[in-house]
Amino acid sequence: MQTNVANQTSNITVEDDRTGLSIETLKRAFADNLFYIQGKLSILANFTDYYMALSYTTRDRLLQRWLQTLKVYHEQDIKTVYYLSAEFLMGRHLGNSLINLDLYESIEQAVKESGLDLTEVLEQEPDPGLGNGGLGRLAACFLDSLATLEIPAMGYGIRYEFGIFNQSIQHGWQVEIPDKWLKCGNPWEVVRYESTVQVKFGGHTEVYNDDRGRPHTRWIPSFTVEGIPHDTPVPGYQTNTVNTLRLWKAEAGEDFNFQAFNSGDYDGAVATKIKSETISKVLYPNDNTPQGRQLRLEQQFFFVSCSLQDIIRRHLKKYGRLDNLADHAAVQLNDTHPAISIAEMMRLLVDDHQMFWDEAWRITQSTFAYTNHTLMPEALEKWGVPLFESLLPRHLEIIYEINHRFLQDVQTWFPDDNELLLRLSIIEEGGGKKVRMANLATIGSHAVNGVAALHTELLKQDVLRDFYKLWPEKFNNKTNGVTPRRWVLLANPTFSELITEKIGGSWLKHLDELRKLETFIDDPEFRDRWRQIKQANKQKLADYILAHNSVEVDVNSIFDIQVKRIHEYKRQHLDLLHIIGLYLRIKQNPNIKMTPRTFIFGGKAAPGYFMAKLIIKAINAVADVVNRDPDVHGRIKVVFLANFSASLGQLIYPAADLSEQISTAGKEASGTGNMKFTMNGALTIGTLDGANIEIREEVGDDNFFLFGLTAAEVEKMKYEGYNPRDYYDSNEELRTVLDRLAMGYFSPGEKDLFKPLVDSLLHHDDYMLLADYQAYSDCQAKVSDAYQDIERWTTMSILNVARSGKFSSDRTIKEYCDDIWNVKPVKVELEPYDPARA
Ligand code: OAK
Repeated sequence: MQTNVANQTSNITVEDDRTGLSIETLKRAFADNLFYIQGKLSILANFTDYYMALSYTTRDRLLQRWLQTLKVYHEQDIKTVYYLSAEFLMGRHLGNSLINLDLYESIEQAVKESGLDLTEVLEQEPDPGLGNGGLGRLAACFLDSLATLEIPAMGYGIRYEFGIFNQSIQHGWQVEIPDKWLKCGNPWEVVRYESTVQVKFGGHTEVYNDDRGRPHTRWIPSFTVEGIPHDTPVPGYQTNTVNTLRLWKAEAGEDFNFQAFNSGDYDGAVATKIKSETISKVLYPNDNTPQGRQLRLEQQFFFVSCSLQDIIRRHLKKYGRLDNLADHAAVQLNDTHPAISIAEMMRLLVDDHQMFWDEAWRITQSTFAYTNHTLMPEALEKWGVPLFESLLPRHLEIIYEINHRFLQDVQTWFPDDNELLLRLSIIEEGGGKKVRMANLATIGSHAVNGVAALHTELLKQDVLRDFYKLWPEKFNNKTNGVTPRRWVLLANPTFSELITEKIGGSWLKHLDELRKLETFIDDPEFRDRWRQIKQANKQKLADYILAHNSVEVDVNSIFDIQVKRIHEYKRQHLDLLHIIGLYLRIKQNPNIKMTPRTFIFGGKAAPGYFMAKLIIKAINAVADVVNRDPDVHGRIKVVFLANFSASLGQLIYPAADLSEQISTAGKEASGTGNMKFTMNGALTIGTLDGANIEIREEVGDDNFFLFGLTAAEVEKMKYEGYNPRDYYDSNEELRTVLDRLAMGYFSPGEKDLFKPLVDSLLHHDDYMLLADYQAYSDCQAKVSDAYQDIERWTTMSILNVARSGKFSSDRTIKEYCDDIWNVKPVKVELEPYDPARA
């Protein structure tokens, strides 16, 4: 940006080093930041220094837009979306900021002229892993879309000091290593000490009379923690809007330190400090399974209380009243992790702001909406009443009051149905009372949604069916999406270039425009380039595999990939049974013809999830045998990539030929990896589960490899008595595969290592692998045939991409805006930056 420095006499126009976009200015700013921010001479600088200097150079260019966005939001009468999530898996910031600011090429050039390679600098950034998987990454895609669509929005969460653990593989087993992502500092955050809030815990409640003799309740806590906001800018793609992700860090309350220090109790002061800071110390590494630990509830309440106080404070400052809160704030609960919000909002309104219950309840219900992200019954969060009572005594009272009023209503609507009351109650009776967070979230929200069509249907018919009967109008579907900016443009630049060359660049904001690619489907030059790009992406991944796993893979083989959290319902072990089946076929008939395949896995297991860890070990054990066996002649290779993350995903999705989406039907709420693969030209082998169903609907039955039981069939079989043993007895290949695994064929010296896995399949098989094995294996044979016909495969790949427009998170966010939040875009116009005036 050109700035006219107000120098009347000389009239010199200079470009500001913090805003200028010319190559020369960027180079100067980079060098300047290296010297003044990193404190390094360029001859002594390392790659971390370069990364830091470049990040500050980029952040400077974000700040003008960010502050202008805040100004516009402050001045105008707007409604804001608040996305409350215990997880935000943002992925690396630098590359994404460059893309969204349209700065990528200039910076690449500036860095090159400074003697460096941009991709190498980008690789220095620690991947901020403040999430486990799908739910956390969805939150990040949503923030990108909200900013791109110019919606006033703010993400609220926890600034974990340690994110998701780093996974290393040792002797085939997962080993967890702490993720010290803040070790070298974080150039993307701005600490806002002035907006610190106090969060209470424990203690008791008491009733008192106000000046006019009216009774109120107050909460006398046993300790208080401070929440310090750490703000990260979230730029939209090619807009001036830069929204904020506000993450809370827990610190000891001032007066605790003060009191303890004053009385000479240094140990006590330190203990308090440690206890407080523990709250935001580490992300719980569980995906789709809750951990009923006190610290987890403390984390949830901590970030919820900080965020709601922050929202109310800002609202009061602007409007001076709270009765219109729901006109200006829409708060989305990302699963039940922030569901304590319902009680905290009631407490803030009724106790702290002395509002009448009924009005507070109206405001709460119209402000909140709840998204459910899992159907797994064991994943529904419940907290023991005694824990609740000791940590949040006032909230328990409020929950009892909400429940009492709600159940009274139910009784008038459905008299004498005691069973119904028991099912709807927020409190689960028997075997130790528990607070059901999904019931609290559903009752306290005006909208409840699932994340794919099937998932929403199953919520209505199953998990939340009684609530659906009460309030059918509350329920709606919002099929997930992913941002094409990170998952196509940033991850797959050459592919994006080809698309833009053919159909122009507006597909990145209007993903439906990818349909236009269908007009080039018969163009041989286009098809050739399509294949060449895939091949080059496969080569990049092959290089990575060689460097990290010391395995050489054939880039002409099918890259058959399953990357996601390791979970029995996702059935990585079904993939593995098929691989063992192929291997045994080779052993039995060494000359057998087979389309060469490279099976690639990646994903973390929850540290306490024994079976998931055993699956990782089994994949690596099979890899060891298969990859070393000369009889295989490179027809199949198996690779487990350690430490799957957003940034590794950016390397993997563009290199895939085949995307494995093979969960038991009815178990995967949506899936979002399936969408990333599709957009990058992979074909899917999948079940009728989650968003797979909608992907197949979009791309066409002929362009999707479908297999397996439907959700209804799964339920029916279970109801009628499923016996996995029948499949073992009647299917020779399957029997041999399981026997080999159970007998120690892949675990020499540890004969029984995989027995628990096989036993679980033979005796329970909760996820119906054996029932689906043959269908899966047959479908894989069709995949192999299809890949032989390279022209057919290319056509299918092009059609998958061309028809993937629905799965942009922009589409999802527009639906949330229209159907749930009732919010409108707000344009941010840039004012010329004038340092003299700022
Ligand atoms: C994590 C913790 C508790 C409950 C759900 C999750 C979770 O990650 N669920 C996943 O959410 C994704 C985003 O909606 C979906 O795509 C996945 O299917 C679902 O497993």
